[in-house]
Amino acid sequence: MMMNNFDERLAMLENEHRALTEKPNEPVLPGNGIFVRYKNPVVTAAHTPLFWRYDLDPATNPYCMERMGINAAFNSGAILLNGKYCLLVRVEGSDRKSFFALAESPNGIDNFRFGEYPVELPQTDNPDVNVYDMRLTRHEDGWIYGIFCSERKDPAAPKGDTSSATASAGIVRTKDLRTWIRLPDLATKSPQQRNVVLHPEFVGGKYMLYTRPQDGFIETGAGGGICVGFADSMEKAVVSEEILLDEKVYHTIKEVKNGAGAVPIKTKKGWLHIAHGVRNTAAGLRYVVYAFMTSLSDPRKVIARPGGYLIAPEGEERVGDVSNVAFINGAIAEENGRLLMYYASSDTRLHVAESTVDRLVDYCLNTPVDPLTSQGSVRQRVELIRKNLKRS
Ligand code: M1P
Repeated sequence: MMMNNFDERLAMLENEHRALTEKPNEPVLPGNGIFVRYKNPVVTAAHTPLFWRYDLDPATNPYCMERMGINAAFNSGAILLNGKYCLLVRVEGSDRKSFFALAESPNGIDNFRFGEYPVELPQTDNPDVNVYDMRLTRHEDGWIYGIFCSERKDPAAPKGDTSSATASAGIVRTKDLRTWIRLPDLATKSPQQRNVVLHPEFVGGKYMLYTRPQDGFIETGAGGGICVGFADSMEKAVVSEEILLDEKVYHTIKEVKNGAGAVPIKTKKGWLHIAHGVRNTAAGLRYVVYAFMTSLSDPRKVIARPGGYLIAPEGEERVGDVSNVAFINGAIAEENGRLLMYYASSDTRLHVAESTVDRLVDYCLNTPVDPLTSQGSVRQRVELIRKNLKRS
């Protein structure tokens, strides 16, 4: 039976919302020694404020009906600012439009609250149709940059084609995550770009960007993988050459494509990258999170490539709007070494996995590289088994 009393219905909705946003989170132990998952997603569509979704005036909404639904809250940029764990969440309305909204928590694992309003993103003179997946880089130039996918309808699409789109890297900057200045989109020679990330330090006096050239909106084609490029300025960012850094490879977790994820983390032993890799299956694309490291003295060189994935979708994470997806575009490394990886599952909700920077470095440096064949893989495992059995 539907409830008709406006006040009673609203009170019930408010209680549920409060219980959800205040619910303490707990680690799922023992984990795999590399990281621990937390039991509850940190942000979901249901975490968004009721006043974003309901008209709260009984005169205009007598049924206390949801007027503007939220479909999902997922791929989020992350940064620690003024002691708060801040997520720039990709929120998707029931009309399929994504937008950005800031959610803050006092501890990084629960109690994430959205601000009163979503971000009203300034536009360039070629307005976006859809925006998503912002990476937040605190750059040594003093600004916090947000780089995101700016999607537009493909102007070259034949008449009747209402699906073809183009992706480019939109750029904003801010000091406080509240006031955003829009800069021109990144210019590269590649026809399209997604998953672009700004490196936090100057390299050779230039801004260094991780790009992911792609021939089409979905297909990366000849692009090859994650690249690096250099720009003289972010106010009119132009990357004229994209140098391959981490390529996609046959019969690996990144056979079809890959993309930079969280902003690289500086460690004593190199830059730690947490990215995503994609392979095809009979059930469609499978997205997983993987890690690698680059050199401190030359961040264009990969120094560690642990084989396989770091995080794959598990349990309820496997199901959602785009099932079988684990995706990351934000992590927070604290000064004490604690590392929080905000990964989203199946384009639907956001989770946190906790580790330490030292553990992830150990993982990168000591996990065998992908041997690229079954025979090589068995050899690696036999070596491990022999070592262990010798001990008994
Ligand atoms: O649907 C899975 C992911 O697909 C895209 O990633 P990629 O560009 O590597 O294919 C992104 O649109 C991402 O938002 C999404 O989670």
